[in-house]
Amino acid sequence: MKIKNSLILALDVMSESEAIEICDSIKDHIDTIKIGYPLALAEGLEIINKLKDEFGFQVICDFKVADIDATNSKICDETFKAGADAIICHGFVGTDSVQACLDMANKHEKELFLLTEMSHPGAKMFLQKNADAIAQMGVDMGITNYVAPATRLDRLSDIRNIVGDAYIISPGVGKQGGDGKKTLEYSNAIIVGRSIYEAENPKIACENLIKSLE
Ligand code: OMP
Repeated sequence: MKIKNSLILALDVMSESEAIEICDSIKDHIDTIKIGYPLALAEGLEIINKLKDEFGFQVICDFKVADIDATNSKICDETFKAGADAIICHGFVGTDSVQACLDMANKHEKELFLLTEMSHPGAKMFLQKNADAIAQMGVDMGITNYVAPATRLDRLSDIRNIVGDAYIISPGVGKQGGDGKKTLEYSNAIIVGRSIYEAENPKIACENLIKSLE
């Protein structure tokens, strides 16, 4: 996936009108947005194609898919049918569940991102202990896209070492404390939400962020 300015907007707003207003202001700087449960639950999956049609964005659906294989297949199928270019799944559920997501992504000729370690403090409780093994599982399965944290660069670096030259996108820059420029020493793109969409002027916030990455 090629991502303009190595910057993905996490569009966790709660209405179509807010989403459109923000997208309109940042559309010159960003070509890839991530939609998660907040916006999809508020406005339905139709929001994916609405934003793609209006702005020409690539859309990553962050549904952190984490169920048994049969259910994962259905979730991914519906998401890709709704227009998603990529979907994020959890790895802790194991090979069979992740394989179901990968098979569905391949069937639709779309992308799968495997979430390894998460960016929040709670990830240290359970997920961190297994994150290297999750990343290794992804490599063994031939997965080429990963999500890994901007909030712990040592862990991001460990995960980079495991996945080699695979594509990594990293959340946690800005509000969660991560530094964009340092993160891009290991990652291919950063995911930023609140620092852009909660800013008084999202366009200027976006421009300042992009400048800080140089
Ligand atoms: P901000 O903290 O507002 O910049 O948003 C970060 C975005 O990345 C949100 O949409 C989170 O749901 C998402 N995210 C994380 O913050 N941490 C993770 O470990 C994984 C994700 C994700 O999968 O995108």
